[in-house]
Amino acid sequence: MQFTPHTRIRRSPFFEATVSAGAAGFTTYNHMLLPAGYGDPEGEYWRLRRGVSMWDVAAQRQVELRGPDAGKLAQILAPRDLSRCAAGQGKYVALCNHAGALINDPIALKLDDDTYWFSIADSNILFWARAIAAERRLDAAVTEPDVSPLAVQGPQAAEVIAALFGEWTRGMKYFHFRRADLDRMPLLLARSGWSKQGGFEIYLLDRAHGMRLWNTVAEAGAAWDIAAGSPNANERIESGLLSWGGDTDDATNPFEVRLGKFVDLDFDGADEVVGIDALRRIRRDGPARHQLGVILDGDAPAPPHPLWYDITVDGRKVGDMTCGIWSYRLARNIGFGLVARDMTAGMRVEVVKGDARIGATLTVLPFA
Ligand code: THG
Repeated sequence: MQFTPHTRIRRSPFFEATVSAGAAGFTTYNHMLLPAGYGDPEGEYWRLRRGVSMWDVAAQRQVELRGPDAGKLAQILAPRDLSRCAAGQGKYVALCNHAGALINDPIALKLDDDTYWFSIADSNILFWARAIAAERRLDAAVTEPDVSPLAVQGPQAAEVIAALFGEWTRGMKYFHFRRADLDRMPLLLARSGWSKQGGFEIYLLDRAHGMRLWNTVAEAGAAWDIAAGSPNANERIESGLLSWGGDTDDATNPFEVRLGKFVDLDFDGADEVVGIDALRRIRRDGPARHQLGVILDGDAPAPPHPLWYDITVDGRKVGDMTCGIWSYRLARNIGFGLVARDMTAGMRVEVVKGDARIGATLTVLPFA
């Protein structure tokens, strides 16, 4: 079987570079090809944990809100108080529908009073934001700009970024960003990224420079043995980072998946936020499920699973295992459980994989 090229499946401006670097496979994300590994999962994991890795994450598309009502629209879409978000600052937000279900978990970036970006996970927020803007009669244009993030992640990322942009970058705060040109390439530099190993994201503002930016970062990073990687399932599961659409279903609300700390329900303007009534009700009653770590018995690496597995106790279903991976650090198969709220850390459960039932222990997240 062969992959059939089509304009529906978009290519990142770094696509050719990732192929040259040996991308072993691609997935899609926001209708764009996203590299998924370079053939050495364990090497990529340890490089991210101990060194520095560069990732084509152009598929993290931006939804731009621009106009006099951009701030109002951002606040209506996001159940988090954005009133003290400064220009040049980002915040992790839990976008919800009217039922309080999580529909995306982007970083909201404020560029200026009239311009916001949502750096989105894999669901169509462009249409959603346009519809809400129109229904609320707001003066804000909603578009997808030509913006393509390249992530530099790992404990040595700060060295590479300082070599490229200067020493000032070491003082950048998490989720803050700044306009920064590199050799006449228009960019934003942000301290962010989908790992807990520290790092930066370079938002390329003109896709024509994709190859040159990739090569510039690769050359500057060579002294720290930088190499291509991709959003890393092993690390993100160990670190407890959520994968929207993987760890969530159509009914998952933010309180079930540990995003309650990013949700504000009472602030000036909160009554206007989409889903606020449902979110207030859920917080009052308590969510039906919650997310815990799952550690499977046994020490033989199991393949990652694209399906949810039932979690049972005495044959009775108590939840789902939504992701699973071999942890190189813990030498155990681990994952996330979305389980009934009476299930707590320390409890013994079984994970049902076809005909097999595997003993497992629930634990707190992130994994220690
Ligand atoms: N970077 C950018 N865009 C993105 C992602 C990213 N879009 C898609 C996806 N990732 C959005 N989801 C997340 C999920 C978690 C985090 C960032 C984006 C994250 N969370 C930290 C945590 O949960 O511990 C910090 C949150 C905080 O303290 O505010 O970083 O990675 N551009």
